[in-house]
Amino acid sequence: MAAPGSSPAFDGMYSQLIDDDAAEEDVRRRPGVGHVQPVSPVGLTSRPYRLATICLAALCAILLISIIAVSAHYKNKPQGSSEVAPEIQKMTQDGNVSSLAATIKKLQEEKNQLQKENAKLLARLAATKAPEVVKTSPPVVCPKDWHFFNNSCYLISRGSRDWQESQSYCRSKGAHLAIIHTAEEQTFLWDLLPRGHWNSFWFGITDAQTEDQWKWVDGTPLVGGFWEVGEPNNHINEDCGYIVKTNVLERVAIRSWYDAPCSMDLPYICEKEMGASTAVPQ
Ligand SMILES: [Ca+2]
Ligand SMILES: [Ca+2]
Repeated sequence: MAAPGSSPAFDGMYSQLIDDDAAEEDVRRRPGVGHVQPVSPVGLTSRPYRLATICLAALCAILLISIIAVSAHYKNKPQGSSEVAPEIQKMTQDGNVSSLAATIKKLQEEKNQLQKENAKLLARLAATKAPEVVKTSPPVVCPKDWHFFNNSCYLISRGSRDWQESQSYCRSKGAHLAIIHTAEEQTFLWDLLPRGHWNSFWFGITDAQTEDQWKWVDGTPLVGGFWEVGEPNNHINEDCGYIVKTNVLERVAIRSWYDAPCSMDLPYICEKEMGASTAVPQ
């Protein structure tokens, strides 16, 4: 019988449950069975649980559908997040690149600094090493009675000759009449000369080729010179130069040149050029 106010579907399900109960009761009272079978606790409570089972199955289906829907949703979501990921990755990569570049720059600076320090240390090490033996030319040894000055050896003759013979003698010794370019050289020779009444010494200058155009014995023209005041004056056809060193102390080296006739016999000064080497004092 239908419950008052119930729906036909519910009435049908309810009638089925009643019929099932009746059938079960009928089986338990059937004479062939012999005695009433004890009803298991499950059997006594199975009907309400059937309904609960159905409801639970429905809930499971709903839950399953929900899970599927949620899974599908999250399955699609990474696609959206994948649009953001490259930017994040790019930002991360940019940050890494910048950090790496800064590290490389710092290392490069440290390398440069170390190289500078290395160069300084090498320089200090080289300075502390024993100086290497410098290969030099054999020292200059001037011949006996010759005097060394600035890579040349000079001879103050004891005998006298005219200017041309004096030059010839010097050349026979591998030398020439002295060519005097500097005040230091002039002073050096001056100091070698003995004082006397009118001590005079030929040196290597002449204007015999062209008057008043003085040239050295090597053909180079004279520039300047250490002439006495008023000299050269070509007083009596004077074409050769000589140095005078008298007893008058006021006379000085840088004003001691005169011109005189080349035929006069005078002592002379030879110069032998020895090259750039170290002299050995005699
Ligand atoms: Ca002259
Ligand atoms: Ca003169």
